Amino acid sequence: MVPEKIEKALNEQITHEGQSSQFYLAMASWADVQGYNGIAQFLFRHSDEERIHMLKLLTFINDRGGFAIVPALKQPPLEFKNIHDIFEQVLKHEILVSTEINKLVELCLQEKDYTTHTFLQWYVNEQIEEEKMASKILDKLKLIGEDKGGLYIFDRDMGAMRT
Ligand code: OFO
Repeated sequence: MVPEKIEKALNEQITHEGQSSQFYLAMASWADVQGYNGIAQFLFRHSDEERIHMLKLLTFINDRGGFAIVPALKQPPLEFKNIHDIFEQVLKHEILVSTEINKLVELCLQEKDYTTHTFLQWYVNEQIEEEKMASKILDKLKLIGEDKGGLYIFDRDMGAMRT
């Protein structure tokens, strides 16, 4: 059985992952209408990935005798300054999510819930990858600066990049 305190915290994490999915979806839609189709494809895929993160939590809570709550949708930001702004926000967002995961891991140790602790290791590793990916993309964007040709190639490459 999942302890009540942990169930509550996991349900909060469901909200974070669902919100992440919405956030990536909003960025994808913005990039799409700006003509950055490759970046949009990357962000659409990432939005799907965040939904999978949410579903993994949902299944885990229910499988352990809890009740996973499907959260209400919150309006994500709709306007972005440019592509640099998008990926700066992505990195900031992923750092925030990592903080939430770390808090959850800490709580599991306090409550001696080693099952959930083990389950969460997948998320710990995933966050390392996501932060790394966002900061590598930002490094590339810094190199490109305002160069339109560079951005064109970057957009094309992002379309082929795996999340
Ligand atoms: Fe769920 O990994 Fe990003 O937020």
